[in-house]
Amino acid sequence: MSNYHPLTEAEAIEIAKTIKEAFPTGEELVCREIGDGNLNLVFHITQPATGRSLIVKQALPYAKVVGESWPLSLDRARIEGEALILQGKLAPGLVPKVYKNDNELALTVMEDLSDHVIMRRGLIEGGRYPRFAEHISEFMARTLFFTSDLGFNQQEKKRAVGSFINPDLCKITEDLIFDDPYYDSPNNSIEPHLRDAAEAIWQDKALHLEVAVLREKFLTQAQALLHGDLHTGSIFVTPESTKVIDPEFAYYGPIGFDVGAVIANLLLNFAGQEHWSQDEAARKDSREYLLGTIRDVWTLFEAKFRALWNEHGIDRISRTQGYQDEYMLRLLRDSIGFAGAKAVRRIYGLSHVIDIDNIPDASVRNRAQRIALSIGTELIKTNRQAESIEHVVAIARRAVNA
Ligand code: SR1
Ligand code: MG
Repeated sequence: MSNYHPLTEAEAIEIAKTIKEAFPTGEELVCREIGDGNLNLVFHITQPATGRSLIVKQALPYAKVVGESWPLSLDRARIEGEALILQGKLAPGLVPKVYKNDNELALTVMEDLSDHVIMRRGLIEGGRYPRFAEHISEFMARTLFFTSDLGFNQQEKKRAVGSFINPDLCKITEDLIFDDPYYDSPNNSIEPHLRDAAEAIWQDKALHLEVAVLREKFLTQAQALLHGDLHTGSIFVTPESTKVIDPEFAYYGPIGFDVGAVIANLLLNFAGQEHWSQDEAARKDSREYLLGTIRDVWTLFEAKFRALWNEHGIDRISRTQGYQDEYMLRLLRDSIGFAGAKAVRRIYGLSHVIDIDNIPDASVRNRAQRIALSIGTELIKTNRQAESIEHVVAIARRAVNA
């Protein structure tokens, strides 16, 4: 019989005591449950006498954000733990250190990153992260290339696809990103002032066609092992350091879904600058910083992915003249389309973002929401015509100048 049960703080301390690497001495430990995400318990455990600390993250058998009526498999904790360990090997220094996984209790014990800030919060507070593009492009290029058929033994990859099958978490994405925003779903959470914009999207058949194409890619294209939820709430930063957390949505899917998540969340903050910047000059400056970061993320990702391919590509036929260019253009277009879908869902779907929702003045919030929707829908509709990352920059600029 399974020993699974949600931990008490006292039980989390008992588990933490066994991690001698983190707590080599026996002084008292203190625990606080700090989980504010949608799905899990997160215990922050500290040793006041030494200043040492760690995190125990435990999956709940349901989606915390909705309640017990939405059951979720605990296997996602195994997937998260295995993905973190693999990402740590492929992209050293860019994920937290894992001390222990316990699949039965559905938990991972890992490094505490309290000296970093969650990037979404940092951006809202006006933070600048000059090394972020370099780090996140490195993380994505290495984790995605070395788990794809370009850089990983193709028979072993098929076995890996099997062990990262993640149906419950994929279903959340399939519904919340690729379905609910496009009809009057009970899952949506629509502010009254935004109803007309949502209704226009429900009528837009050209948009739905592109969403259907993106959804098909998400459902069927096992290109590489994705992080699967790579928004700015899954990234800890300081000006010098970047750490990617929370890969519980990991599965083999289309590479552009991860790249698009990063782009989308920078764009959501771009829209939120309606409020977060104090005046026009500061707003322009913040927005240029965000657009420059988007440009750098894509440009560095592309250069690194191509370099890995040229150096480590495992098969002969993938070196065929022109194939790499064709593949990278598809990746760019997918990233743009997925970025659009990820922006739209955060405005009136089930789960929003504080870059927008924490704007106190309803009319300013309304403006920011409409900017995000305009950028998102335009990215979705035009992704298959994009030729460079400047496509995104131009759409974002147009949305704020309209
Ligand atoms: C029910 S979970 C809602 C959202 O939170 C996660 O971070 C994913 O983005 C998911 O779609
Ligand atoms: Mg998460």
